[in-house]
Amino acid sequence: MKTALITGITGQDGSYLAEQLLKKDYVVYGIVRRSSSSNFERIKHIQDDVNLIQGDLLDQNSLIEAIEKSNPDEVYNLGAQSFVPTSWNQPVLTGEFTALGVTRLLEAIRLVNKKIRFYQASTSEMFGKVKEVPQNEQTLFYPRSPYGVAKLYAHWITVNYRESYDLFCCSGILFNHESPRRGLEFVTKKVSDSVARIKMELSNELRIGNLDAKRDWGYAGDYVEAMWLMLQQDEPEDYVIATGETHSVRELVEIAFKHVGLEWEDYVVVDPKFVRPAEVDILLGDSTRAREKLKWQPRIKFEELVKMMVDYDIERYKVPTYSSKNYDIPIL
Ligand code: NAP
Ligand code: F7E
Repeated sequence: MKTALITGITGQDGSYLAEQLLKKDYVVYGIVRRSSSSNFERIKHIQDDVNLIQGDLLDQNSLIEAIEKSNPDEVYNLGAQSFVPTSWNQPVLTGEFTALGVTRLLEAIRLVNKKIRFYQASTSEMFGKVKEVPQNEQTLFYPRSPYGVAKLYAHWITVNYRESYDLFCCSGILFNHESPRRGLEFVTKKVSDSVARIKMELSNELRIGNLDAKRDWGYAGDYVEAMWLMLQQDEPEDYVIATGETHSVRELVEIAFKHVGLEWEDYVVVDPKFVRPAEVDILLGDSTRAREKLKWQPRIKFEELVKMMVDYDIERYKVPTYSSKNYDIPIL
């Protein structure tokens, strides 16, 4: 029986990864931050099956203690300040969590047990102002936000610890992945939630930013499987994980409204407030390496993903005591 320690277990990916590792008979530990109110909505259905340890990527000692306490075979670092616009408001904090937090965790591993296998949640945001289309593991990086810059540091420190200390470290360069559990501020969830509210006559408009931005959107449940596969290989390597399809925010909005029988033009208002100081115009991933070496491939296509998210939010608003954070229906 293997043991895994996950940072960011309360987040979208952490919750799916914990579920999948439990199904594989892992003993699962998760690091959670101290908070004045509970934010375990995404893991409440498995809370009795996982072991939660208080800790923070800002606190070196808590990371060392978490590794000593859990004695893991594998560490998955999913914790981060992950919302791109917030990284312009809080660039220093983003750097502390998302960049230096990784060094703290790698140092803890190096001090406690160098045999631990380590997964770092890298991102397509590192490609930013893209140098080629599609992007693969060899594509040059050009981040466009403090978040992207912090993740690039995290990516290279992971490579560096692999090369300096011979640690088994992998970076998954994951393109956008979504699900009904996605945070409300990200565009897919913002759209599915708004469409549901408009359909239920709880709202009558959706204020949004750049409709022309294009992303390679996949399903989070498929992507966490790739994280696990990376740590099961003989040699540590970095992998691009993507669907190989790109779609615009306009297409996203169109599919979501059409799914409930509405015309998007009747409800969508472009609001400059949501336009970013520097945009990533297009992302499209080439995950040939992962498909060949990991035998990984995504199962859920874009249109199916959008419909799944809209359907989930409509069900959520049917619950009488609805709120924007109501997860009291079966977890998808
Ligand atoms: P998410 O839903 O925003 O979850 C982030 C997690 O990090 C939460 O559990 C959060 O805890 C935790 N966290 C934040 N600051 C922390 C700190 N100082 N110490 C400990 N934990 C902290 O993100 P996600 O979508 O699951 O993404 C998982 C990881 O993959 C992130 O690193 C993200 O940057 C990266 N990534 C995501 C995507 C994507 O499309 N989803 C693509 C590429 C890479 P709280 O619940 O306490 O806030
Ligand atoms: O934006 C455009 C926006 O916030 C997608 C994170 O998980 O994936 C995510 O980062 C696109 C951008 O995700 C709105 O300008 C238009 O072009 O859903 P998002 P993101 O910034 O791509 C990467 C891979 C990560 O690593 C990150 O952690 O949609 N957009 N109008 C909008 N975006 C938002 N949020 N809200 C709008 O109203």
